[in-house]
Amino acid sequence: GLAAATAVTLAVTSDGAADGSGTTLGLVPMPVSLEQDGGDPFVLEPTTRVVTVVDADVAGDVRAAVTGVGETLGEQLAPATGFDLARADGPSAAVDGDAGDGDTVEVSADDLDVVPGSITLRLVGDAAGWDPNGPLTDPAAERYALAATSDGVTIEAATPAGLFRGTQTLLQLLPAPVAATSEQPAPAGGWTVPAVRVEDQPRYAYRAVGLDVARRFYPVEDVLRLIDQAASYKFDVLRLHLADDQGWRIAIDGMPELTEIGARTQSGFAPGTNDTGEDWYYTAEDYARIVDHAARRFVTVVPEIDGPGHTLAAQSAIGALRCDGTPAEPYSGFDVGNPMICSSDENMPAVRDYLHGVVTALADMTPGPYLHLGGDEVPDPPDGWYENYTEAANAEVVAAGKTVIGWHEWAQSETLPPGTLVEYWGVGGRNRAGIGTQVETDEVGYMRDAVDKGADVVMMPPDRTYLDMRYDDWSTYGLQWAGFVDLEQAYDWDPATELTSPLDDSLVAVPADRVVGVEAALWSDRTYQNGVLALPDSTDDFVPVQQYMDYLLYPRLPAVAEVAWTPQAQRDYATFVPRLVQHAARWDAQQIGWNRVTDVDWP
Ligand code: TNX
Repeated sequence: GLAAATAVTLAVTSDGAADGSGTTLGLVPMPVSLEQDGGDPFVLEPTTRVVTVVDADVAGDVRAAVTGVGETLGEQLAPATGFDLARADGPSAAVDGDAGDGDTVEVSADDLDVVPGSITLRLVGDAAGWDPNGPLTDPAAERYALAATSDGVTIEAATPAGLFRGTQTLLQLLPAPVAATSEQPAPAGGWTVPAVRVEDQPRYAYRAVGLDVARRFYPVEDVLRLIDQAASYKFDVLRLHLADDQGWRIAIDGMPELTEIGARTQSGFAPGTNDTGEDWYYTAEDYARIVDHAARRFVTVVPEIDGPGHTLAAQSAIGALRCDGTPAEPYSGFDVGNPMICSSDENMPAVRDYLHGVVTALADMTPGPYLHLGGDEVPDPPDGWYENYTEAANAEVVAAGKTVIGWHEWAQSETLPPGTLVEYWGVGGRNRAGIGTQVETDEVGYMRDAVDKGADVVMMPPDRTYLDMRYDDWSTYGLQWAGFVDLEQAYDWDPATELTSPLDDSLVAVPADRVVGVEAALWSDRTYQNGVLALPDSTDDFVPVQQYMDYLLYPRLPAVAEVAWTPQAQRDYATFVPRLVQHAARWDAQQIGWNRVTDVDWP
């Protein structure tokens, strides 16, 4: 990766972090290093230029990606400011020629050349080792430095992705109305950027938001909106849960029955209740729009096809996935633990056909490196069935040139292909899972297997990062099986030690260096008022998806973003909250229906 080609060094200081300074700027996630010298701010004017600068020898696709970052920044500034900022590609003569070629490149906020009156996005080196669709293993690939003075703003990074992350910091440095979707009067003092120097990189390379579009279908526009929101908090993965018992949501080339039959239901919506006029699945064109929109924001789309459980939609479309060959009834209920795909030795040819068709089609549509195979909640599978399925699915993903991701149960697979990621979704890892004792939970055992079999780990503990859990007693929506997840609960934990005993540091189920990421998940089992208390009387009881998303994601999504991005030593709930509350005005400006939780003093 990039680290090998260009060892970018970055001075890490704790300035402005845990000591509480820097809270006035309201940056979330908190950067690694933030300095303010009290100088005059930069003021964005209609005449400000967005200048992108790359070395002469930079490859065309990298050059285009850098130009794209400048375009996206212009698009993000335009609606609220009304400015149609000129863009320019900086003269390569203005760029030092000594970067690249495997040299050590210093990305430092100390000596950024500021082009007067401009926002300059400068790629340092030639980004030769950078692949927009490579595995997300190297946090250093997203390093950036940002310097703002009254003369201008400069962002430097060794990759286009790093430059983009820097632009999202810049947007947060501007006054809150910049987030509005329509033109706003300039704030008093103008569209100012305080004089700052920022040096930053993520703690984890894999920072995911998961969206369950299977239980409830989210139209493309809602998914694009979520991508924008997630990217503004520096997430870099969108996992789409595309298939479950209650629905199949993606058109698969050559297998039209999957959507013709499998997409007619949702959780709580039986066949015949679709009176919206929209199809409850993404066409190839829809999916391409999602992938492209995400790519512009350096977000990798990870499609998930769950199995061998959670598959009644597929079983309703393809009878051969059942031992008796008869298709399942379309399912719109609320249960989990439904019958698995018939993965007996005799039926594996049919299962392989299904997996081959789905995996190859999905791999063709997906530029990112990962395919997620699910694997959760299969109650008492007959001997060998689960392993039959995982073995066949792993083989298809490898043959398609992709890397496997699975839920923690997937670690039961006899082997795991190189690069596999296993996601932990157990409750109460550190404090309640009895790590190293006789009462250690099964899921912790799966994680030990995952590590033994060579996988790296993504942490998605439901009692921390399931944003479909209720916040508290007053929550209008959400489930409660993992307990309440209030803001502090979502924020105040450490992914690296979540699977270490709280009593004995030597009792480690997953070593810290095998944790490569964090995921926040919005499941959609029950998207109606007080879903935890009762079943809905009719489909009228279901809420618009945007209302459900906004309420459950805000304010917790930014909390998980900071867990994934900011070094643990620089994270502190007491200094997070005063930064976060400043975002309320931004959420209002975007018309996000956030939950004004009562354990925080909002402005
Ligand atoms: C558990 S996360 C599930 C999902 C549900 C979710 C609800 C996982 C692998 N399985 O099927 O939607 O809980 O909170």
